[in-house]
Amino acid sequence: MKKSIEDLALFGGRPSVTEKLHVGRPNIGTRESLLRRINDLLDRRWLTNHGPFVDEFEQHIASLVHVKHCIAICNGTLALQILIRALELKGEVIVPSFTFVATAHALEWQGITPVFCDIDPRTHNLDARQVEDLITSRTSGIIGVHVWGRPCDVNSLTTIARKRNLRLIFDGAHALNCVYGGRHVGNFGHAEMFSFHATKILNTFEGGAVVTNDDDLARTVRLMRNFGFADYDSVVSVGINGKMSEVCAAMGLASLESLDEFTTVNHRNYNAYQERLKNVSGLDVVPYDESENPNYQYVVLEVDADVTQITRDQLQAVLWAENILARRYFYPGCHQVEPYISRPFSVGSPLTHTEYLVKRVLCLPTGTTVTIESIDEICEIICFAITYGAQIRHRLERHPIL
Ligand code: T4K
Repeated sequence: MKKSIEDLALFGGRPSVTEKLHVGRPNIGTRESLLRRINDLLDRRWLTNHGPFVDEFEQHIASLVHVKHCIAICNGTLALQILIRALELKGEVIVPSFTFVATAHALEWQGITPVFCDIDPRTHNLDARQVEDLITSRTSGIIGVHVWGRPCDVNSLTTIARKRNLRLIFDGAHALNCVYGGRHVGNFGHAEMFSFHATKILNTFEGGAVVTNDDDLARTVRLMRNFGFADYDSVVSVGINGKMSEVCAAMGLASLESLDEFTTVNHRNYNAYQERLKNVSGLDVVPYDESENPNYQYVVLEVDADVTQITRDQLQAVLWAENILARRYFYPGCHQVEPYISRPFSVGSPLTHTEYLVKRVLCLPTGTTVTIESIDEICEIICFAITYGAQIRHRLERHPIL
């Protein structure tokens, strides 16, 4: 228990947590279930290229989110790139800047200019009202991102895309099993994408998928995933190696068996943070809407430094010194990093809310490795740092260590 700010590890005290607590620690389901499958695939000597586990994994994801086609890809970024190419996007595409940089890079990699649009500060998602103003004769599409698994304004974006004859896709990297208007994410726009990276609620070590109800698009994505091979030795289009391996699909299948448990633990952790921090002025644990079937894989804190005295970055420094590795996703915003920062025309509208939010947001450790006892410790440190906010800030401003 810290009594004075001298007890903080940042100022020489003992860290309150001995083993580092990470954001993004992987969820691992039943080991035996994974190992049994690894034995199977070794016995079969079928390691990649459309093996039975990839097939089975695709069917499970499609049925989980009630979508016609799931095409498993080796990671989420390549899933986006293949989708962007399959839809023949070109010129400019409107995206939020408040997202992981992969969303913007997937466009840039294909020679398409991402045009950054501001977000709605309430939802942290693309502000559909501003999207229309950014459409030019070069615009070919819109990518909405379901940040933190909270679905973006799908209805408004669909209306705009239809009216202006644009392609619409969604980056659902965070939104597996989440619901918008009674339908699962995966069913909107021309297609959507999921990430199954190690840090995601359900992981395949590395992995991703394109999901769609469009038969032709699904066929094109499947071709592109496999060098454009339509048959044994017939190549009918350009393609790449985007295949998921059998061992990754085996991990995905094992993880699927534990998905309910992962969600339950995330929900429990989220409630624990919410309960312990709800009365702290200047801190907001970003809420989820039960009707959207949230997976709670991110616990997101918004820090209002005018009220707390301590800034988000100072709070993060306090936590890191205590071995609590909170993350400031998605700092500093895509438009503030290369190559976009050197190209001011990428910023379509003033990104007022994005720039405000990237300075306030801090993701806290959660997932199946995080216990209620750890959350008690994390929240104790946070509350302590807020109580002594003015002193900590004063000390850090006089002796900057950040
Ligand atoms: N769109 C969006 C909206 C996304 O958020 C992402 C990925 C993508 C697209 C692209 O999907 P992928 O191509 O990745 O499938 C991490 C993940 O690498 C990235 O997948 C994720 N978003 C992003 C939000 O987070 P970093 O740069 O924060 O990774 P890193 O290495 O710093 O790890 C994060 C934390 O996880 C650390 O605290 C350590 C911990 N960790 C990580 C790994 C890999 C572990 O404890 N064990 C592990 O095995 O990007």
